Amino acid sequence: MENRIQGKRILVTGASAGIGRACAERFAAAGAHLLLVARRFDRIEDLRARLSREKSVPIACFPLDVRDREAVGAFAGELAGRQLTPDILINNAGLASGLDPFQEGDWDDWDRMIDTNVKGLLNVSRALVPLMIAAGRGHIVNVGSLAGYQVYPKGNVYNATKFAVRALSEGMNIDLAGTGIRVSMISPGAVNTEFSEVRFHGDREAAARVYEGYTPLYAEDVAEAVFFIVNAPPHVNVQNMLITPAAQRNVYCVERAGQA
Ligand code: NDP
Ligand code: 8X3
Repeated sequence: MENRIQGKRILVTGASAGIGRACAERFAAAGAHLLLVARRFDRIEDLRARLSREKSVPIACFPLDVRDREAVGAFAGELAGRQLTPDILINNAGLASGLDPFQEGDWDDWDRMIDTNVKGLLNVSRALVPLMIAAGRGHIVNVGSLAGYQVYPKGNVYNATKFAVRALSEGMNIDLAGTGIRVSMISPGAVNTEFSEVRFHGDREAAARVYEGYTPLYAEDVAEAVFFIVNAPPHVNVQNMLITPAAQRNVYCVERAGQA
């Protein structure tokens, strides 16, 4: 497969864990230049140190909470000032917080999900897209979810945020026509990352149960799919890729060992 990624500048939000970290690793292996963003700066610094040593690619790290619109604006200004406008933006930072019936929903959980998954993605994209338009090229990949297609019990607000990511991906694609910027969305089913531990507020046993009895996706599987999307020839736009474990056909249909 031709490598169209080599030397491209790729910004990954939420690079400190899971899918974002796996994307950083996959793109570094392809010779990309990385801009890594997360709140846990120590983690992305460790990743930077390891990947620069192993892959010898330029990597810069930035501590950033995508919910902080002012900080995101300053970050975009810094990228512009240092001539580090990304060629590719992976809007991956996101989370589920809580799994409760709507009527028992926690306001803080709801704010956290809406502010990160929807407004965070908007903050980063709105700040960076004008720079990418000025550069005349680019590719944005939004990380949606199977949860953006089917609502499941107690998923309520998380589902709503991923439905929003889907609508925004379509909207961005339409509005960016003619700018040279492609917009894609990847929608994974269950991926074994820190996602469920975060959703269950640190309850590791509850998190482990989510992935019991079947082989879930791993972050590396999703990173490979993201690589395929951004490595596609310039005339190709993968608008959406729905990717699930073979054992998961939709949110309700998961073939678990020991279950009829
Ligand atoms: P992880 O919990 O492993 O990673 C989440 C990443 O998001 C971390 O790097 C975290 O970094 C970052 N993040 C969270 N909040 C913020 C914030 N406010 N500002 C900056 N970064 C933030 O989960 P996943 O890798 O699984 O999740 C990545 C994306 O994939 C999410 O959008 C999630 O909704 C989506 N997804 C996950 C699926 C799954 O089953 N795991 C399936 C479908 C979609 P830090 O805490 O250091 O800021
Ligand atoms: C994460 C996958 O099924 O837990 O988006 O909602 S799921």
